[in-house]
Amino acid sequence: MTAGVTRFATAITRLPCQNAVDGLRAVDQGMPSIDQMLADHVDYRSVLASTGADVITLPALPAFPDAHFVEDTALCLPEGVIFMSPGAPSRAGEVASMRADIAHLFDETHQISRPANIEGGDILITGTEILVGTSERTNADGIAALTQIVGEWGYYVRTVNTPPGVLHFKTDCSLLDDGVVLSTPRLASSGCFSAYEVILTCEGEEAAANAIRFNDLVIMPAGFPATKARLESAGFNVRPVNNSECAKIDGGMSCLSLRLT
Ligand code: CIR
Repeated sequence: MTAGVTRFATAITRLPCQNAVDGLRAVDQGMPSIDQMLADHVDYRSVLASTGADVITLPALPAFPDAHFVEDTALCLPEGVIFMSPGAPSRAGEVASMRADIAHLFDETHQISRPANIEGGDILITGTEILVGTSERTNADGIAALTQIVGEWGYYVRTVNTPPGVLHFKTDCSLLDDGVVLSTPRLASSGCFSAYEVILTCEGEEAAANAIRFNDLVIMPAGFPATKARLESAGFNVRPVNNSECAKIDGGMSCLSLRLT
């Protein structure tokens, strides 16, 4: 692994299908508007593209309401792609389509299978290690399978805990820069980022934690002005994207793309 901020050449996204409004959610926060969700997806893709990256938009998968949350189905590394084994039964079938759509882009492909479960939302890649949070969606077998595959490529995997009641590890954190993370206070207090510089989300703005560093930008959900100001005063170039509709089905900025160097 090399130090420094990763430059991404490509982002892979998938159009939300009309029944994306039926996506999984922990709490009922009202019915999402598909029209707003589609408009937000256009904005998200254009912000990714504004960095000079190639943005691939895969077709919607009407049989899978959560399929536009592509991050959960695959982990892309320069050495190859690892297809995940989603812990949510309704999402398991998304992986075959993703494999058909993107396997050809990689030299090596691997597949993690049940009873091992792992979703990309629980995986944070930093310049020195791969952190994987155990969660309702990611179990010890899933982490062991990932560890074996990426170990062959020289990566070190560290198991951490996703806070109780939080969907994914990255629901509560993002990598901002080499050695710098954005985290909610509840996650940072676990000590998992003791080797990192941590920028905390501001009070009441925990949902801002699921951002992405994509080339020169930090893409974050709109509506969190205090955390945005905190990131800007730390020198980051922040681009907010409206996420009101995906937020109702527990989705954020990271889950909407796979990012490739
Ligand atoms: C789910 O519950 O699986 C979807 N409704 C949301 C997935 C969000 N994924 C992510 O943050 N990586």
